[in-house]
Amino acid sequence: MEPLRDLAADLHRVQALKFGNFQLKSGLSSPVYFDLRVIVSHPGLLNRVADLLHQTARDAALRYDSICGVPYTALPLATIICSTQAVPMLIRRKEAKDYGTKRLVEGTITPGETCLIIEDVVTSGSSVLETAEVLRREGLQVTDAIVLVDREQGGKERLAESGIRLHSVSTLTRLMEILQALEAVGADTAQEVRRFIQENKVTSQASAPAQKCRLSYASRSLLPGTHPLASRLLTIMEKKKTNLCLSADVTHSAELLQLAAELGPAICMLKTHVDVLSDFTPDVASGLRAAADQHEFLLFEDRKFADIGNTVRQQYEGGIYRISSWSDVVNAHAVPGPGVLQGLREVGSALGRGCLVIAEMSSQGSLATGGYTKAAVKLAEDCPDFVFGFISGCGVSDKPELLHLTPGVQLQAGGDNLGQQYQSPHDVIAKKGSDIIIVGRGILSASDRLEAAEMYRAAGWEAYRSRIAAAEGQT
Ligand code: 5BU
Repeated sequence: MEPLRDLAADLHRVQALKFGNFQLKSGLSSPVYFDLRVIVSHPGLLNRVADLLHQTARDAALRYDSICGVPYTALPLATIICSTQAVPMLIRRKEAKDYGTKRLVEGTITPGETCLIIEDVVTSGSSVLETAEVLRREGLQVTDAIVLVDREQGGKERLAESGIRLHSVSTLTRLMEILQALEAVGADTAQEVRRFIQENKVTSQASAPAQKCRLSYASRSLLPGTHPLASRLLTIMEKKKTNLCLSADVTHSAELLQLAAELGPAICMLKTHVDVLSDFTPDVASGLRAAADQHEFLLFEDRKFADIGNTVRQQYEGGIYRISSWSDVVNAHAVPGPGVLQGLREVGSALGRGCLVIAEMSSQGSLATGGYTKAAVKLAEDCPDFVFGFISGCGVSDKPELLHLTPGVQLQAGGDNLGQQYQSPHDVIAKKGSDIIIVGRGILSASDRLEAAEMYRAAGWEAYRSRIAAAEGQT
């Protein structure tokens, strides 16, 4: 017990463990806060923590071929263990900087070998899971993780569901008992922390905001199953820090092209209804294409194909709009069944285009719910070489390779008098697991459209950041 007592006292002394009222990244207010990053400034403590982690692995008689620390706090700890125990180390990149080589893990990877994960603090288990997923995708076995402190908020159970045993040097409860015995904290604080642990357990159900919610856009762009167009889109989103799709529902082409040019830097995608333009010519399509290439956004003609395969094939390729020749993305209703996607794919696949399946609609009384939505998701998932996501009000598929785009978004609650219903960017991205907000009149009816677009971009991005932060441990 001695080493644990010293550990608790030292963590408290160097303020790696603090008590008070802390606003966590997720917005939750917590009476206890861990910041293990500070221990790099205390080499004696750093070594001791590394040693305790290693002892825990030894006590559990674990067998492993390499060690990987969850970035960033656990990196120096993994380094010390690997160096003193002569174990090969792997480093997981949080974001693959060099998209050319697409390396997410540095070090020599031998598929089939077992890698042990090291972490400082586990709350929901999301950070460990995300690292495990990356390692497993490289062909490595991940069966165990060692953590310094288990906050006992459901992480251990959640990791067990994914086949990972969590071994902790200490639980938060045990640390509190020691600190109380040492009179470093009062009975009230200890009681408050115990209540917080009880009340903020992450159950499997509550942690369901699918696997994809834990992954960054950049990580998802690199998944082997991600459609190349989705991968390009995710890369653009991360680079431009935007998950905003402008719904440019205007009736004159000059205004449309002006929107593309002026708002281009703020958006990842421009959605059109070319059939509402009163003056469409092929030059409009080339103008849009040029703006999209210059400002790096995708074009999405919101055509909502809904006919038999043979008809949609012609509608997509021909007519006066020749949609397939300029639009990166189109969408389709699920109502005709798989034929609609097959027809579109015949035209779009060779051109590198992609399609979104309409799984839900934002309008009041929409019939795209329940069993229909489920069937639409299945239809999309069965066509991964052409369909890369959904139009929906929330996350409808757990597959991190697929994207969710949500229309009916405004900062103001409400709707219009023709059945449109609005949700906020925060609800859509942070709470409901969608990836891209589609905003039309929220921006178009503002007196300063550029300023409004920037406001929506910032709100959408902030919601994404908070979703990732919430999934990253201290939630
Ligand atoms: P708004 O001005 O933000 O309400 O525009 C929403 C846009 O999204 C508009 O172009 C619609 O055609 C489109 N839309 C939608 O609102 N709801 C849906 O379910 C689908 C598309 Br699918």
